Amino acid sequence: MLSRILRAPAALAALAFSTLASADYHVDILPPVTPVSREMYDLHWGILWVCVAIFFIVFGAMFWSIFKHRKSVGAKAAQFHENTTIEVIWTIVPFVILIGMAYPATRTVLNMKDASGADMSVKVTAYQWKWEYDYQQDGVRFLSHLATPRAQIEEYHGQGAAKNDNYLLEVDQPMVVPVGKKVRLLITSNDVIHGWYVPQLGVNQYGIPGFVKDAWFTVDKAGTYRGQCSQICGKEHGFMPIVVIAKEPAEYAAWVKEMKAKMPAEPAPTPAAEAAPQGGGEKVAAAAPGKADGKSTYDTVCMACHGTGAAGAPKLGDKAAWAPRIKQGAGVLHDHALKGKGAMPPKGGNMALSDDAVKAAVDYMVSASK
Ligand code: HEC
Ligand SMILES: [Cu+2]
Repeated sequence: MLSRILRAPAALAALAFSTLASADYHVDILPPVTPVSREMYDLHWGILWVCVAIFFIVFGAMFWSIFKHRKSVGAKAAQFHENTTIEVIWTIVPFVILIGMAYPATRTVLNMKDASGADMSVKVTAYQWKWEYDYQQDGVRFLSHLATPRAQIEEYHGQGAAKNDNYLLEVDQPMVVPVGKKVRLLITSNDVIHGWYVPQLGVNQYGIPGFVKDAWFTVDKAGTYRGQCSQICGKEHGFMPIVVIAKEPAEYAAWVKEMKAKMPAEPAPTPAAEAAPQGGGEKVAAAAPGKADGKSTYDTVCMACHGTGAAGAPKLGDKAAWAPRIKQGAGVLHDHALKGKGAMPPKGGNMALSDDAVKAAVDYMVSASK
């Protein structure tokens, strides 16, 4: 009977182990893909093994002493106080162990914080509840939202729809970076504190309103890496994931080109730049909307409120409503449109618009309402 009771858990454990092993299951943190996250990974396991060794040495000594000096074999307690040799040893040994752990940990933290000499910078702005990526050198700028359908999230009426593989870890527009390049992130926030956290890249950095914090990574393996906002930033905190796709530099360049074609058109910078030969003929045509650009921005973003006069917005063409506003001067109107005024959010709520596109939209609205 007893042997059967003892054997049951062993059989269960063996069964569990074999199924787990065949499913290639192991307990670990996600595989690191940057030099810094690899250092973190090694520290994680290295220090864990130090702890395990200390555990066995301390408890081993304790249990051995308890057993060896038990009352039933007639042990007598030694009656001494203070032993300088022992005290020196048990001060020095932990000190050496701590230094041995602190030295590599500090080196890694310093390395994590050293974003100097980066190949490219991306400004990351957090919002409730989305991320904005603004590539400083490549001129690409976009918002990245959760892509998991609402029907999978809401379970008010029972089960909800079947979940995607990357449920709550998928976005409509991932951040794309080139493999092997040092990418510096300039992280800030527009509202509350958020956290840009992608474990495999070894980055977990707060985005704090009014501050710009930096972080960096160099991905050495092409792939898709996922993360989440790491701060409890509000009710949709769990719904602002981060997806970073690392591509070979040539594929990255193609992505930049494709993204640029999709971005809201900027007003042509200078007539000279517009006239400069740009290679393909169709590219010149695409880059030359010039003045018409204010109207297209108006049509796609501002019209939502200014087309109907919703929420007290001055209606396009309503001369009486616009006259006192126009008197403030173009500079003030530009400023209000960029920073928001009353019920109007900054940039009409679309932070992906460039400042120039917003100003052009204001000019268009003013000239159509005079
Ligand atoms: C969500 C609705 C909404 C959207 C979208 C919107 N606006 Fe407004 N806008 C308003 C409201 C409301 C006001 C009036 C604010 C006030 O006077 O308090 C306003 C006022 C303005 C003013 C006058 C500011 C002043 O000083 O009196 C300008 C200029 C303006 N909007 C430009 C824009 C532009 C450009 C866009 C598109 C990029 C845009 N708005 C999109 C709601 C909106
Ligand atoms: Cu957040």
